[in-house]
Amino acid sequence: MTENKFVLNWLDKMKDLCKPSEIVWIDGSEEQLEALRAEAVATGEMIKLNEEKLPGCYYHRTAENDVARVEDRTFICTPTEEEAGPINNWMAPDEMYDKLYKLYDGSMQGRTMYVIPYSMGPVGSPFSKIGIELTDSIYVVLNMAIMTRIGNKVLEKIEGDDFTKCLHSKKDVNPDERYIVHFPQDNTIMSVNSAYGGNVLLGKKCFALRIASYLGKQEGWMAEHMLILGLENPQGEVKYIAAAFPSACGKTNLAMLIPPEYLKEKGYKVWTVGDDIAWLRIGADGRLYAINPEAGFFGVAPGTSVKTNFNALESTKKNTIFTNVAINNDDMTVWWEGLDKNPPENCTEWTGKQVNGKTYEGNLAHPNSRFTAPAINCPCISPEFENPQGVPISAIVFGGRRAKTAPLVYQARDWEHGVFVGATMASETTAAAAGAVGVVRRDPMAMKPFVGYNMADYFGHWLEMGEKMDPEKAPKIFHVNWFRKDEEGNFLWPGFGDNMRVLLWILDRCEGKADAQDSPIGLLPSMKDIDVTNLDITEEQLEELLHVDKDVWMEDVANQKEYFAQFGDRLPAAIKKQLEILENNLK
Ligand code: GTP
Ligand code: SPV
Ligand code: MN
Repeated sequence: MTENKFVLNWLDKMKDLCKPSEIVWIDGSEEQLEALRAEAVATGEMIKLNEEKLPGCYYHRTAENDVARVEDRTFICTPTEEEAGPINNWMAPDEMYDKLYKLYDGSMQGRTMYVIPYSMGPVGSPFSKIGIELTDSIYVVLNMAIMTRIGNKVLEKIEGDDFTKCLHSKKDVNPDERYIVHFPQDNTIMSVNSAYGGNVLLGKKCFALRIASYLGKQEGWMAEHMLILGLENPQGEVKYIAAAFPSACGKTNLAMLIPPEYLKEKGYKVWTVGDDIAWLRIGADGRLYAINPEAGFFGVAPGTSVKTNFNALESTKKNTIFTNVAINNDDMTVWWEGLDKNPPENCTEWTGKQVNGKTYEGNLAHPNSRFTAPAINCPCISPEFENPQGVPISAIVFGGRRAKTAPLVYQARDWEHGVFVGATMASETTAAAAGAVGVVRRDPMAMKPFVGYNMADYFGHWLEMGEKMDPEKAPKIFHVNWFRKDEEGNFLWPGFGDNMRVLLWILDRCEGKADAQDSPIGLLPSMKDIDVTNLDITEEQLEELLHVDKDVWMEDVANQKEYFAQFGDRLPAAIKKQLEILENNLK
């Protein structure tokens, strides 16, 4: 398969450890993948869906205790605890290797070990990075085949030991011995006792965010939890926006947005470059360029409908894997909350239980059920999707779920202030990670669960990246909140396609075409600056959406101070300075 000694030596070692009965190299051919699909169906690991309605689509159900990322079992094992920082779980590398080697010992007995060479980013792009994932799960192989570029074409590109070593064993999916571990200095990821998404598709969060953020810090680039979209105006010009929202806070939806009818008629259109991860580098011209390192979407199913996200739904019509949604037994199609108002009567809910969808209690699909769909299925996939140089970013947008506090949109005064706006992000937790849902927590740059080193140094890296860019050409930074609620708990903003109205103000600001007024927290639009043509929204509602309540903000500042205190002297002075400015502005 390969003569690369680094690859072969590591593989030998892992084989001796896990003791699989067989090793299979994934070459990337359709024949091999088709044979694996057939095998997974034969063993019950996957279920074939209706070939006419959902050609090439499969269903997979995970263990009930294994339905989301497990942040409390995710570790960054740097030589010292300070390098991992106060918000990551840490253990000394030697101690962790000892623990893990015991868990992996014989973990693949009687199973096949699949070797998946994969590229994050277009094969051969100067932005791209290569990994090899060893796994005992066909589900992982088939997902990686959608989410990344895989096979011999990638293996050929490996030079020396320049690849990320990824070992995954589902073992016996025991939650008490589940570990998702990163050794940034060894370019190594080890995942055991899970078979779910972000815990096991190691190219995604583990490599493309945690390891890549560490590499980016060393090498002068950035790995971010961001969508990338291109917004085309009626003149046919396309400007690119990168946006960081925490898990299940609307990246996939914004990336595939369909503008309101009257804007569509004028000629506005959104192109999707990526929906979850962006790798950003400064180009020779001093601008910031982004690629999407992934090749597919691992998207949240619930809430996805013809009305909310037509393009995502279209993307799932063929060659897609559905995880933990509900099945309509009558025609072997899929269903989830929010798809439509007709839950199947003859239904298999996500746990495998047979129920009548009309009379069920709770959810038929798990709130974090997902689809794995090839990006090329997306009707609005950007022509620049495969561009090895990436796309130039005009605006960076931060956002999250805040029922109060954050207004619909505001702009940072400059890069440094923008970094502070990102660093003070907070959002209500969602079903994307195990644990309580709906609790506000600080989630800087939407990277709390994904930063592969000390968060204080990560803030420093953002500040340094700004210094390296031409200030005229650096992206302008904004903050949005689609999730503000009224006193009764209803969303004040319609969201989804109507978010286009906010993007237009953002791009107009980038081009110096729109007004803004200074406020204690940053630059705010006036009510007249947000186009509400054909929108069913009262003046009071819009006023409320743009309102900055000083008392609520003072409470947030107190919380920010407490949060930043944990970083001690490591916190960059610029962040402290910005916090003082905000506090003084509010007084
Ligand atoms: P990850 O894949 O977990 O990183 O999530 P994501 O940021 O891509 O989230 P996604 O776009 O899948 O949205 C998650 C949930 O938020 C879905 O149930 C959506 O229906 C809902 N959502 C997305 N955009 C909006 C919006 O503008 N308004 C409201 N109210 N809900 C939204
Ligand atoms: C997220 O939780 O942010 C995801 C899904 O995108 S997972 O890949 O499971 O992490
Ligand atoms: Mn995500």
